[in-house]
Amino acid sequence: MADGELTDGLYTEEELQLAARNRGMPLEGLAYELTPTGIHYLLVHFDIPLIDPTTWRLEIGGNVERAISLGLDEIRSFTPTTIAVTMECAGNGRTRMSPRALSQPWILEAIGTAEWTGVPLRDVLSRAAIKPDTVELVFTGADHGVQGDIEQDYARSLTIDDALRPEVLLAYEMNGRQLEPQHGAPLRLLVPGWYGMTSVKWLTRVDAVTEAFQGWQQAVAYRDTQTEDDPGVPVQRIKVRALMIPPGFPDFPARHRLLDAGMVTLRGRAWSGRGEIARVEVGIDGRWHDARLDDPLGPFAWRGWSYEWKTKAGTYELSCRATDATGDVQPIEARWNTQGLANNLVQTLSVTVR
Ligand SMILES: Nc1nc2c(c(=O)[nH]1)N[C@H]1C(S)=C(S)[C@@H](COP(=O)(O)O)O[C@H]1N2
Ligand SMILES: [Mo]
Repeated sequence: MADGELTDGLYTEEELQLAARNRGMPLEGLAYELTPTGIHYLLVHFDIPLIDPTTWRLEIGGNVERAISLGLDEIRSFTPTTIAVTMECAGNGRTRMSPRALSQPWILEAIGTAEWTGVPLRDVLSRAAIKPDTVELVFTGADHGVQGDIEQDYARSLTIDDALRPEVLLAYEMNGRQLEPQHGAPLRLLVPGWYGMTSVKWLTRVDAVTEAFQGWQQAVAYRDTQTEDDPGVPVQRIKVRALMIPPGFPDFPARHRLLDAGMVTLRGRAWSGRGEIARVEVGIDGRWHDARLDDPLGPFAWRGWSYEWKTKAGTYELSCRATDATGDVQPIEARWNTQGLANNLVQTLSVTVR
């Protein structure tokens, strides 16, 4: 089957191959405020490129006064910033749409929150002096492949206004350690609040351009479309979502949960790329109860929540849903789109209390 096709039946060999290459964060990982790097989710379209950091350079060119080329030491000589950022793949929730796009078959685990260290992109760009008629910056990675029948380097763009926001980083550390190869070493773009595809890994070039970028990952992929010909709208900022740490213990392999009767503290985290988390509710067999919110971790990171559940023996359906400062609340059902993007429907899980 080809990229862009829809499927509804059994999972295919292609999907299994993608799932085995790209790990999700096991949902019990929600227990950590900062996700240990080894369990942070991962998404790689092509191959993880082999890059020698001692010879690697970042080229900044295109519509600039001075094209520049910087080695890693030069990037590190700018004043660094560290921010906690929740990253989520735009395809998270894809398997909850029917028919589903033939792509990485995420259920709900394409998330993670890390502390990223790097330099604000705008500080580095000021050295190159972007010309005033620039409309976008194009970010190109070292990875190369074919997608949608087009041979390409992975590349995405941002408008100048979005790219110059102070939180946009050129990141070289994750959780206090040098970036690992799979997360974009030696340098990646990091765009807090936006779905993950924007944060280009293995960055090699930044080009100022005077017209909107038409690369495949920008003009075709990552758009909310209803048909194959629909130009649709680009998917950008992360939609509001809450997830729950699965309570109790699982059975193998179905992962149905078992727990003991009494007081149970349900916990999880909630985030949005469009504003603070204003409310989290926990659903027990369809009845909603307000959860308690923890102190925020930062403007671009998830927020912990908890709910004390006094329970007795029985089987229950648990769920959770968040509302952000814009008033956006998670839907109960997926809003279908061809690429299976931005599906922030509420999580439900079935538990048996004994
Ligand atoms: N160069 C490059 N950058 C990339 C990708 C890629 O395949 N190549 N995948 C993107 C997607 S779709 C996501 S969700 C994030 C995942 O980042 P992570 O693997 O560090 O979690 O990286 C983005 N940046
Ligand atoms: Mo992604």
